Amino acid sequence: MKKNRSAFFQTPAIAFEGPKSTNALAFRHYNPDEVIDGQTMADHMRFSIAYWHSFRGVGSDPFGPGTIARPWEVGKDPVTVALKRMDAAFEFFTKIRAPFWCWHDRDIAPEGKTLAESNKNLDVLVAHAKELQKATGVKLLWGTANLFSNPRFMCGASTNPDAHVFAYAAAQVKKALEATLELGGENYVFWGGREGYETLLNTDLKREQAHMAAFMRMAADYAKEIGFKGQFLIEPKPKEPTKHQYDFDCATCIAFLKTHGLDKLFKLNIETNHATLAGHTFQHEIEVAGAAGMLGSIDANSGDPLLGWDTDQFNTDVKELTLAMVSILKAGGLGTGGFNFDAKLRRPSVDMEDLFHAHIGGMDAYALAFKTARKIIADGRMAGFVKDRYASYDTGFGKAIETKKTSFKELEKIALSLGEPTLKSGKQEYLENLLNTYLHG
Ligand code: XLS
Ligand code: NI
Ligand code: NI
Repeated sequence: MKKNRSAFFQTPAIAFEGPKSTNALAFRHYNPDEVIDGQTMADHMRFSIAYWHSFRGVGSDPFGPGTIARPWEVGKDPVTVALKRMDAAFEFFTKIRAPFWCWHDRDIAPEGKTLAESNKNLDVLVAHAKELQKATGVKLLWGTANLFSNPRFMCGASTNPDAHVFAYAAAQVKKALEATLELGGENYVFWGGREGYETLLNTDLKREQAHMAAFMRMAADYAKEIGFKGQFLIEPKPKEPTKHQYDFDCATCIAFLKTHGLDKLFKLNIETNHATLAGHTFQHEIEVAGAAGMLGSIDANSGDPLLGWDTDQFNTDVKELTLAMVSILKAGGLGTGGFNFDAKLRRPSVDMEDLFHAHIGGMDAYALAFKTARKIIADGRMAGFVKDRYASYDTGFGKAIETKKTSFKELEKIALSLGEPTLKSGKQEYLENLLNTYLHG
């Protein structure tokens, strides 16, 4: 950071003080410098701050305007304000000890009157971000393009019935890819904001999905052309803003990518709140992606069990996160991905300090979950139970089933000779109790 830059936040840098600390502005479980298995916790967790929520969110909802005012949001020229906002953001990233950040193009730079002007604004802010990244060591986890806020995208971007809008979206992603490359982004995300529909009365579903695939193919081609080597990610979400989103859940995305021959180019960015909106658990989505070798990154947040929309809350549910972590570790980790806090403060959380409490809570919960998951895996009883449950497939005709060396005719003979299978308990209650012993002793 430039010398003598004034600080926007009064809160000092957050330190690790251990589980016994009563300081609400300290980490109790996340010690970024702690080395586990030859890697620091900072490297294990790869926490990232979402620019849109933490630096563009103002607390507005459909019933009222923003409640959150920040001291840097003053001035007439939107680019000057954007530069100041970015200074504040990097101060926060540094103080909260997050090694990464994520953005949409329009979060960091204001949209101009024309596409050319928007591109120019983005250039100014990307140059500033590059300088701030260099000064602080904070890195870009991923970039993305906002293809859903502007009214031009009301009927979708790559799935818009108007090819003119498709072209506009293509130009925007082209530029966002260049910006991501310029900032050394490790991934690039596609979240199909309005890639879906409200009614089939006006929609050609098959054509729209083919257009979406063509768009992704062109994005991958352009990334290759400019030398962007980051991982492409799709972020599934079942609904909101549209009623039917094409990227419903992990299974839908995997099928879409395979159908269009794009599966080798993409992995999945799984968001907790999107998983629950699709009627799944967070862990289920991770397992589905992991099973396909397509687990990419996590948008770390939580929904509210009583609300049916994307509330984007900070997740402090250690049990849910521990189960998720077991599946992430089982899948071999996130690779170039990370845990991005795609989460926002509640509308009445108007203090600057609330931004710290929110992220400390999320980071501590994930760090604790990571450590507990490692204990569960090292202990081996959980995985051992599952392994034993499938032991009949390890030898004999079970193995023949897995290795495709048997047939219905052969299996009929076996079934006739073996008689009725014995009932074997699934032991769910025992396993739930066992899980609690890891969580609470
Ligand atoms: C919205 C999505 C969005 C993506 C990035 O629900 O979570 O924030 O993460 O476009
Ligand atoms: Ni998200
Ligand atoms: Ni979301």
